[in-house]
Amino acid sequence: MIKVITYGTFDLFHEGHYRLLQRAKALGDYLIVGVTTEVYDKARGKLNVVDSLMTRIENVKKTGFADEVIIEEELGQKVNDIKKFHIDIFTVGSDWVGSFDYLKNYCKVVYLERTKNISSTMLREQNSHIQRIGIIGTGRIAERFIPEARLVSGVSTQGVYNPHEESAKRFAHKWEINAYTDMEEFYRAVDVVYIASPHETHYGYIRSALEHDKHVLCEKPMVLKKAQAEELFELARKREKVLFEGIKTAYCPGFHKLLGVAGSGTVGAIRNIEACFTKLEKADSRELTDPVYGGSFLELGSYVMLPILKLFGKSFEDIRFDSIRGENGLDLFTRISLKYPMGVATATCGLGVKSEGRLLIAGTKGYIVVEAPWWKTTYFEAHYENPGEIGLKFPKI
Ligand code: C2G
Repeated sequence: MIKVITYGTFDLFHEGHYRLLQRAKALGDYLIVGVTTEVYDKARGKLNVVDSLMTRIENVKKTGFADEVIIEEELGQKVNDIKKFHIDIFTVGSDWVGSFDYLKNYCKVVYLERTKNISSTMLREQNSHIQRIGIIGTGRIAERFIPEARLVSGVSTQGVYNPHEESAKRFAHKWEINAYTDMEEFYRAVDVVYIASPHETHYGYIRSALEHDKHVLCEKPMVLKKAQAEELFELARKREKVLFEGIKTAYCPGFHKLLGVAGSGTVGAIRNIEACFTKLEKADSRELTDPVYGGSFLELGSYVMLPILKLFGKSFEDIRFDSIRGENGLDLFTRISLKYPMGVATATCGLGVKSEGRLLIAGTKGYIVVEAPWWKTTYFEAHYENPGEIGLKFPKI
C-alpha cells in the first residue's frame, strides 16, 4: 500500500485545494492530510486565516479524498509524521518547490502543479472572499511579492500584466501564473491589482484599475504630487474600492505594537524621535540615476518619516532638509529635522552613505530603542535612567 501525506491550511477552501487533494490521493492508496493549527500558522508567518480549524478540517473531509486527517501543530512535525505513519510520498503544491527537499531523506517528495486560476464562478457560488490578485510589472519587487503573498490567506495570485509579451511570459512561467498583455483581459481575471511598475506609470495604472472597479495596492511612491494622490483617493472612495500604498512598515504587526507601547506613556511623554534608514546603492542604479524619482529621500523618506508622523502627527512648526548631493544633483544622504510644539525629530536616510539604521523614541521617563531593521519591527526595548535596567522587552512576533 502506497501512503501519501500532504499538509496545508485549507482556509476558504477553493478549487486549488480540491485539485491538490485529488491529485495527492491519486499518487497512492492512502492519503493523510495534515491541517495546520492557528498557532502553527502564526508561527510560520501565515496571515489572515479566516476559517476555524474545525471548519478547515470539515472542508478537507468533505472532498472524500482524505483517508485520515491529522493536525499539524509545530515546525519539524513533518519528519516525525513521515516516520510514524510509514509514508512513501510527501506532496505539496508547486508554489513550495524546493522548500521541502529536505524530506527526500525520508520519502519521495512530489510537487504538484499549483492551480493557476481560481475561477470567479466558483467563488461566487461559494460566496467566498478570496481576492484574485493581478500584478502589473515584472521587476524585482514583483518577484518578492509572490512568495510573500502565498503566506496570506484569502488571496490568490492569478496573473501578471506587462505590455512586453516576453517579460510577461518569462515572469508568469517562473511563478506559475498567467501572463497578460491585454489590459481588458487582465482586468477580467482579477479583483485586486498590485502595481509594481516603474514609478512614472503608477498614476495611469491606478486610475485605470479603479475605473475598472479593482482594489489597488501600489508600490511607493504611489505618486509624487499631492493633487494626484487626492484625486485617486477620491476616485477610490466613489468607486468604493480600497487604494493603498505599499509602505510595508505601516502594516507590520510589530510596528503597530511599538506605536501602541510608545503612545501609552511607557517612556513618559515623547519628546524626541530619531529614525534612520540607509541602503547603499550602486552609482548606476535606478535609485541614484532617475532624475525625477531617484534620490535618498524619495526612496527611503517614507519609512523614516513614518514613525514621526504616526507619533507626533502632521502639525510640525518647522521642517528643514539638509542633503549631500551627487554630481547629478540627486541626494545621496538627507537629514530632515522637524520641530513640534512639544518635541523634535530627525529622519535620516541615505543611498550613498551608510549609517546605523535605528529608531529611537525618547520620552520624559526613558527611551525605546528599535535596532535595524526597525522598518520590519520584530523586537524592541524600553530603557530607563538606570542603564542596567531594561524595563520592557518585546520579543519576535
Ligand atoms: N494550492 C494549489 N493551488 C493553489 C493554492 C494552493 O495547488 N492555487 C495547494 C498548496 O500548494 C498546498 C495546498 O494547496 O499544497 C494547501 O494550500 P494552503 O492552504 O495555502 O496551505 P499552505 O500554506 O500551502 O501549507 O505545512 C503547511 C504546508 O507546508 C503548506
